[in-house]
Amino acid sequence: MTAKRTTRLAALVALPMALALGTSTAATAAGPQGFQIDLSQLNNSGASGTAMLSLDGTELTVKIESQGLTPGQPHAQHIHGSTEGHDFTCPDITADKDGDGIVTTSEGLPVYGNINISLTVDGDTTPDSGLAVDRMPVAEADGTLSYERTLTVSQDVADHIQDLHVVQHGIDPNGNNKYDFGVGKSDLDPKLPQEATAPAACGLVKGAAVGSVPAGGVETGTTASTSGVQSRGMAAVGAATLVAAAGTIVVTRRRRAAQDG
Ligand SMILES: [Cu+2]
Repeated sequence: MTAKRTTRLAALVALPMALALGTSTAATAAGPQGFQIDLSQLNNSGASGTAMLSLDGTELTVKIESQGLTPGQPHAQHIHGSTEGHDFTCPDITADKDGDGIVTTSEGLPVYGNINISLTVDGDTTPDSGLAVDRMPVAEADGTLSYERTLTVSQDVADHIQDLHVVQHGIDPNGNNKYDFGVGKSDLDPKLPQEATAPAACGLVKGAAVGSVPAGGVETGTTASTSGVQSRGMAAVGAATLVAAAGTIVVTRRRRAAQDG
């Protein structure tokens, strides 16, 4: 609640600057629009960074510069959120429902929403590639990660870009520079370490939530809703992809059926 309020206040402060910079939310705005995102750590990961989203029509260029990530490991990264007016945000420790000190991906998803775009280095960028770790960027030996990609997005994404946010996954609480079972198994798949799937950093588009009309039941970030339940399905998609394609397909189909139905 406190964090949420803080986010809103920050957003209100950021609005005049955003307007001054010409980052208008108007759908008819001409020319490229730029949105800066400050990535802040989750789960005491020590990760931070900056993401720049440049939107020209439906052509979206994503640039991410992060540091403090688990070195030499792939970091699944996504644009999360809803293009349907749900007011998702970045989770804080209050999302840690089981009180184990880790906000897991499934605990965080009701707050930060479904995967909308998978920020892979090549190939597919749909939610299906949520944890296609072979196509996710790998952090350098010093824990930095640089990413840039231009992709074509849907008009819905272009219209709601300010409702979306960036999440990077993969933490290393015991500091041994690899994903292990130090904080147990992933809540999404027991074959996976929690470290590999837990979110490491998250950031909202500056000015986000100012013009959006919350329509979801997760406004407080503490109450699971229909969309939250659906989000958990998304979490399962991501984890399954990390493990094996076979599992992914089943879960993905179930989610698609739920979404399309
Ligand atoms: Cu994600």
